[in-house]
Amino acid sequence: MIPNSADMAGRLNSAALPALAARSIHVPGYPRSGAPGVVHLGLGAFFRAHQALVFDTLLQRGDTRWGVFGVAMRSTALADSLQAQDGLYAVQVASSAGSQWQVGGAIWQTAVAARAPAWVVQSIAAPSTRWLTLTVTEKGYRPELAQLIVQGLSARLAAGLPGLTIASCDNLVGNGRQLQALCLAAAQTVGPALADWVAGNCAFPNSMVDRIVPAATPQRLAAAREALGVADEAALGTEAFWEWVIERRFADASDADTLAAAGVTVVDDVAPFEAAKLRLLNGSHTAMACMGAVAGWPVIGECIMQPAVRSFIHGLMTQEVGPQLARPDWPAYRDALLARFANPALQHSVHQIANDSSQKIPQRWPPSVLGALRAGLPVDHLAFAAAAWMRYLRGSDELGQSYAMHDPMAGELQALALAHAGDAAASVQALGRLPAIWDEVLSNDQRWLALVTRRLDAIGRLGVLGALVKLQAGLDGE
Ligand code: CS2
Repeated sequence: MIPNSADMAGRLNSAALPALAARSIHVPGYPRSGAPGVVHLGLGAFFRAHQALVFDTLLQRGDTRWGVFGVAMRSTALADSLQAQDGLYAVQVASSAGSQWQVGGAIWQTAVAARAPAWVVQSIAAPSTRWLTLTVTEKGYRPELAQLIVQGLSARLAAGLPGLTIASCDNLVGNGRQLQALCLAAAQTVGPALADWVAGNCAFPNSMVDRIVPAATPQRLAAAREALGVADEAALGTEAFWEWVIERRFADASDADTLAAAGVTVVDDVAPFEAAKLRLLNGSHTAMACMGAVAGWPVIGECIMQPAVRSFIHGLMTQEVGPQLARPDWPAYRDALLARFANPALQHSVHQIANDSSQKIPQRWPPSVLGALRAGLPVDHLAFAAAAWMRYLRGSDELGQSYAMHDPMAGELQALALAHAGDAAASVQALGRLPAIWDEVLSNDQRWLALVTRRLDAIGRLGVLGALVKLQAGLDGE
């Protein structure tokens, strides 16, 4: 990236780095002007505080292949902010031991797919590109995404270039295989030769990524200005914990050792890690998000501070989800999660997590419900979570304050929730049997639907907190 000149005084950019280093802030100590080896689609907070910092570590170690061409799918504001900052942004990493700022330097170029699709295709087809990574959210896995990728791959084939490692880093089950299926279908529409080349030359590892990275708030940007002495429009906060577990399936097999040296876990089968993460972390998140939105607890830290919520989440993980998991250290992962949820520095908005619930729930709850029913485990907490989501869909909290819901199905879901608001059984019939969200089997499981109805009825009569207390009393044998 060509450095912005120092006349951008007051803004984070390359010229500001020496002053930041003098403040003992960790800054990139490597040249940032070469040809990027990674194209990343989805420039959101998560990527910048997770994979981009792994690539930063590799660059810091002198491996110049991990500079990133960062593509925002639609948001021009973020890409333009990063461009004005030479791709630099600060991350505040906070744990119980305190917090520290570091500046990430792996993003060397930025573009917006909606504004300059040809440039994105060109970057995928660039000779220096070895990896394509994605964080485009659950709803991003659509044929248009695959068409964009496949245009780049087609140009690689035409130019006689090698294939890529194409790593989905979204919270989906078998994310690599899902992306591979989409790309192969798109390649097939171009022709069988391209589909064969993609199948034979590109690797689509499954991967599980984990780090809690809330969307930035004005407070975080103000804290960044204070700590850095310059403004940073792309600053973020996160926790110290991070985990990236990736399947050993690379276009260049030697990448396994390279990534492992930077703290990435390379395994033959990601499934046990993925299931533990989606069902324990994300499943608990969505449950707390719905409860918090309805009860008026604005952030996850505040939810988990409520003894009734903490004990609910502990019970959900311990009695219903954990015993189904193959990840052997799940009790330790659970205990770490309870502490991570309580991190006061994160201020993770429940509404941010509740957004797109129709896309998130299928990975987070139904597999656990079905597994528990099969194994004879209880599903009372999961039923409560489902009921809390149905109450959330009405669009206003228990104090009567309305809130916005961002979800591709928001209109349809809110209309159903409001139409049956006074009748728990009718609500569950309308919202608990939607095939796009709930598994077919679950949609017809009368025992499950009856449990959800009971919980929704209790939430309606007693409020979220009252119903939680009652649930716990019931489970305690009263
Ligand atoms: C969250 C995730 O917004 C959400 O849906 O559950 O972004 C979560 O914070 C990450 O997956 C943590 O790794």
